[in-house]
Amino acid sequence: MFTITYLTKTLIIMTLVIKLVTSQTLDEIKAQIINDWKSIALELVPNYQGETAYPEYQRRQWNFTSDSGFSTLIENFEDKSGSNRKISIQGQGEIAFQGASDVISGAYLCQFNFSKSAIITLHTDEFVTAFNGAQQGQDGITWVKDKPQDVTKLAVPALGKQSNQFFLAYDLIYIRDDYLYMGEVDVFGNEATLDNPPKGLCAPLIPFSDDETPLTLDELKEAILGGVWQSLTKEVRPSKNNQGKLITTFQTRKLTFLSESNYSLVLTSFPGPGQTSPFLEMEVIGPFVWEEDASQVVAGAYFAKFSMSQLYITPMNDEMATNLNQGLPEGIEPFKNGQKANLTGKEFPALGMTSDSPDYESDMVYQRQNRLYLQARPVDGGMLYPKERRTYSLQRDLIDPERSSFNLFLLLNLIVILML
Ligand SMILES: *[C@@H]1O[C@H](CO)[C@@H](O)[C@H](O)[C@H]1NC(C)=O
Ligand SMILES: *[C@@H]1O[C@H](CO)[C@@H](O)[C@H](O)[C@H]1NC(C)=O
Ligand SMILES: *[C@@H]1O[C@H](CO)[C@@H](O)[C@H](O)[C@H]1NC(C)=O
Ligand SMILES: CC(=O)N[C@H]1CO[C@H](CO)[C@@H](O)[C@@H]1O
Repeated sequence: MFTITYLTKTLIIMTLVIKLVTSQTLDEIKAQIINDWKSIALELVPNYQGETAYPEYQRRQWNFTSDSGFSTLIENFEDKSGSNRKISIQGQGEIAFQGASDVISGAYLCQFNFSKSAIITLHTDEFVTAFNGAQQGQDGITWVKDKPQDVTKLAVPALGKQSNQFFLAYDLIYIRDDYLYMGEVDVFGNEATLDNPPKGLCAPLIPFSDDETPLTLDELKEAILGGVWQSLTKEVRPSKNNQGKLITTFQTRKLTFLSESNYSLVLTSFPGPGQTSPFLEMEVIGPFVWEEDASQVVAGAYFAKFSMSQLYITPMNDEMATNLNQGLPEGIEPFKNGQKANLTGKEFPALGMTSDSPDYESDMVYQRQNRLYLQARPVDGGMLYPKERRTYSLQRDLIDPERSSFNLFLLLNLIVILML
């Protein structure tokens, strides 16, 4: 009879512990993806037309019946209410993995081939007119509001889809704990293609039946303390350049709550995705106060006002230090690479800091398992200020790697082994 030795026991425990912390191989992703997944809340997606970015809201379901078969429902809404649908896409087909992402370690590029079905429903007169205008009756299709149209093998000129071709979508898959991530290319809402794969992760999907009991405000206050909440990867974030034009930037965030009423947020900026080195670090410290309940976004979320009372900037390379030192405003010491400068209360127009810059943001906080969410950034790259510019949706998550996500299955294994 096989008796488990202490050595075996130790080895199994070590393997389980390692499993909890390392990033996935493709085989592990394939094993973990088989589940039904959904958005936590409505997600803010940019709809860029001409020179302007408009907010649009999206809800996604992705179900994987095997490591290659999927069915999906993607609904886009006109506004945060989640009641005015614009377009729904429903489909079934196959996912084909195409190799590792070279910008997000542990993520795999993939192609979704809607080979079994692709059904599109338009919910606004505007869309119906635009789709019919492009369609010109091709493949016998006349778009009718709220009527599902099977386009599996048919042309949809409005979406660049041709007759006898299946709808194809390119994306990436990354799984960490019980969260499934897909990617985004930029802040203009461009779809990924074979040649232009995603550069960052978007808000995660959670298992369909993984609803948590929402935290009360007191529980939330307690839960966020003591954590070091960090970006999983470099994030694709909307910002504005000196001319006020929307640009894609790459940043990581590290948020800590110094006390029940103060926070520190470190934003590290990178020139691009992948293995690039940072050029600037900015730390904001200040008090935060809780505002109203945000359960219209997701149960357990609360709005909070984050004020800025201290500001520090560190150039992370010589070039950045030199750039900052060009036209240095009076009263600011020259910058040095790697040296943190205290810019609290200083004006620095080149960095967008003037006496009438907002000194707070109307943000939001939501916490579940080992993840913390703030509010999605406005699609135009501006600030969450004033209150009217709230986006009413979750941004991608920050993780506290020190906190276990309480993977129940692994935990049970561990307990069983310990009892042997
Ligand atoms: C995904 O699975 C859930 C049940 O787990 C079901 O309610 C939902 O309709 C499915 N969605 C799709 C797009 O297949
Ligand atoms: C999509 O799937 C269909 C059916 O399996 C297949 O015939 C077709 O070649 C696939 N398309 C691509 C681009 O892989
Ligand atoms: C930075 O400057 C502000 C305003 O002068 C001051 O209150 C703060 O203590 C300074 N921070 C440090 C770390 O010295
Ligand atoms: C460390 C820090 O910033 N502490 C501040 C926390 O907030 C209060 C006001 O709410 C300040 O008085 C502290 O200095």
